[in-house]
Amino acid sequence: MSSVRAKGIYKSLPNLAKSWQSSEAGQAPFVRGPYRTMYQQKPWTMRQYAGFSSADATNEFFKKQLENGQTGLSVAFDLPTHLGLDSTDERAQYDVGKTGVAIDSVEDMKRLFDGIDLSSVSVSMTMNGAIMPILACYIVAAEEAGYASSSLRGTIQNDILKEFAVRNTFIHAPKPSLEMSIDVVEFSQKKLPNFNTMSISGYHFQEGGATPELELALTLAHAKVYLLACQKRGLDLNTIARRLSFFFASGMAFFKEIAKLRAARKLWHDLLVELGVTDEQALRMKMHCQTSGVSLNAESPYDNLTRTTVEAMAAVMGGTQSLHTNSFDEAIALPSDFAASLALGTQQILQQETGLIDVVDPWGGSYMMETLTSEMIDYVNSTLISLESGEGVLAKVEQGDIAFFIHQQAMQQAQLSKPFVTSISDQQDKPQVSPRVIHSEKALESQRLSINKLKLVRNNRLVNQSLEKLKEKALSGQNLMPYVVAAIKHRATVGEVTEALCQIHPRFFPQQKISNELLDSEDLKTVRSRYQQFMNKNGRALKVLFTKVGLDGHDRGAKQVVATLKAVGLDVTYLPVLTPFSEVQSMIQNHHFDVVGISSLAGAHLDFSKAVFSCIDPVKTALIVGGVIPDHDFESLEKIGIEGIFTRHSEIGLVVNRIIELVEAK
Ligand code: 2CP
Repeated sequence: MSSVRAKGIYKSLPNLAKSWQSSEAGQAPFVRGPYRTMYQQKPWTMRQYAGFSSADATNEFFKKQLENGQTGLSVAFDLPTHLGLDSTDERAQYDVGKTGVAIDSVEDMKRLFDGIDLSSVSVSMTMNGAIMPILACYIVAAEEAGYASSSLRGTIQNDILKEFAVRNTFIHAPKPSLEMSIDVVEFSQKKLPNFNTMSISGYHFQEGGATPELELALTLAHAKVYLLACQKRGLDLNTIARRLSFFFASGMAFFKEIAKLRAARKLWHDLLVELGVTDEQALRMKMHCQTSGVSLNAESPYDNLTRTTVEAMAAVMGGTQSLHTNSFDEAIALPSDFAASLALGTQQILQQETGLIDVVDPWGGSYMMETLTSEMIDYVNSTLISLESGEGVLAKVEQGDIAFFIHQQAMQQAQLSKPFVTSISDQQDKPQVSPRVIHSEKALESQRLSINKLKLVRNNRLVNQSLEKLKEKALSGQNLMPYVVAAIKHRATVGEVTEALCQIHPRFFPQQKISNELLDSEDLKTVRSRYQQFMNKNGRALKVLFTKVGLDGHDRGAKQVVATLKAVGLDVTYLPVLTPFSEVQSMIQNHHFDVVGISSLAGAHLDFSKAVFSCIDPVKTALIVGGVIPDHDFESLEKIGIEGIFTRHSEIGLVVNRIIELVEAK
């Protein structure tokens, strides 16, 4: 990506002789768009991702958004559901309903879609870990509401590979997980012919620290692993690829994001042709885009409206089929109704007032854009070669190399990132934001009641038989979806199905690789010399326990802090995502730490702060917390006894300084 990015201005004429540069939209290799008429015939789907605590609350919100003009649904599940834990599971206790809707059984799924016409609205479900029981709940709920499976339209994310690199909502090890994802593809191809069976995702790579071009390379590397796994099963890619779709981020690198989507379609086309696909429908890449979460600033939230608008325009100019625009308060907590309406309104304005939908591939023919697209293609092709080298992509997923690569990128991005523009910086004029508050105790109580009720009325003998059958089939390597559907029909819970699968394919805890490079900044040099003074005076290293508590898988910030603390010289123990709380407790009880740090981005910071605080001796150990922490929680955290509160935008040097200060004060 040299010329344009380095100089800022395009100087020399591009080589427009490449054949794809004269192709039309709707024509292979689809650089200019998957359809000839694009938005003139059908504007992109306005598909806002949402889920709030209970199925009833989310159902109400969905209905309201549809009335307001939203054209597709997209379900956000809570973390216990992602990890196949029933709400009543002890491991789930602080995360129920926090970042999405809790679905424990088919009964919850029925309430989620009650009164919504599933044959006319397409439904996207972001689910990867507990993919099989959740899809089964959807199928059974729809069937029991009178919809034939063949009439259901939508998408299931079902992209487990990226979970091992970013996001971390996997359950089993990569290989069995991959097989289960292919089970879903194979089963859905017959049972849900109008459902997109995968939404192969790059979004989370960019959120995790990748550049747009690396996001694309990694997404296609994973896509190829899925294609080869399908081929190995004997599935015909001409049919399968028709229902594979993609999901990309749209960040602030405006031109590059447009080029990325154009390049993506050509690269997907070429990859499929290389694998022998000839079906034209299969060769068209279709995609959903979401504006960037990391580009949002908690300090001046109204500015986020502008950022999201620019990012949405890039996605539309790049030819996306479906779009989510983030709400301006999302850097603070879950969006309020007000912010969610403005986010949908942004799309409606772009669609109805600007004329954007009248032009197909508006940047086509621009020297700058064609060059960027071409450079993007070259970059991805060469990166794919290095990703596939050695033992290949799947081995790199298994060994945590892709996760490590993203972590390294995030460290570099931290150094390159520009400061945010802050239009309203005056404290007095600072916009008042009232993000949504989730009452998780209420959510937990209501889930508990429904699970109890379900277990009272169901036929336990049939449930147990169906779970036994599932385990037997899991050992034999057969497609498991029919057996999961049968268990769910008998009212097995999502947790019970997952537990049965875990008896054959146990839960996976990957090895964590943390960078040991020290970011090169003046701030950190100062901090390092301060720490050196501390060491000289006290004759020992400072001991810190840093932990990702709960089920939240967003560990970009946590790993950055841990890497920096280590590089500065502190003695750091890191308990990564998915560490059971009992392990955190026993680590604290059996070792001395000067400081315990907890990172939470999923709204559970208050609960976990209380729980961890009760395990430490505050005279000897200080507790600090970081992550997505709304202003209105600062006071409560201080009351608990938290001695340092850091947000996503806190300078890392500041964190280290505070740690030293706290220890010196004790
Ligand atoms: C559309 N169609 C057309 C045209 N436009 N036909 C002819 N000419 C045109 N110009 C047809 C399509 O072929 C399709 O028909 C139908 O209209 C619907 O259009 P679509 O383009 O397929 O739109 P869609 O139904 O909205 O589907 C879009 C996607 C789908 C991208 C294919 O996979 C999707 O909706 N993905 C959303 C994923 C998502 O929401 N993810 C949430 C991530 P046929 O159906 O007959 O082919 S949340 C992420 C968070 C951050 C997380 O992961 O944690």
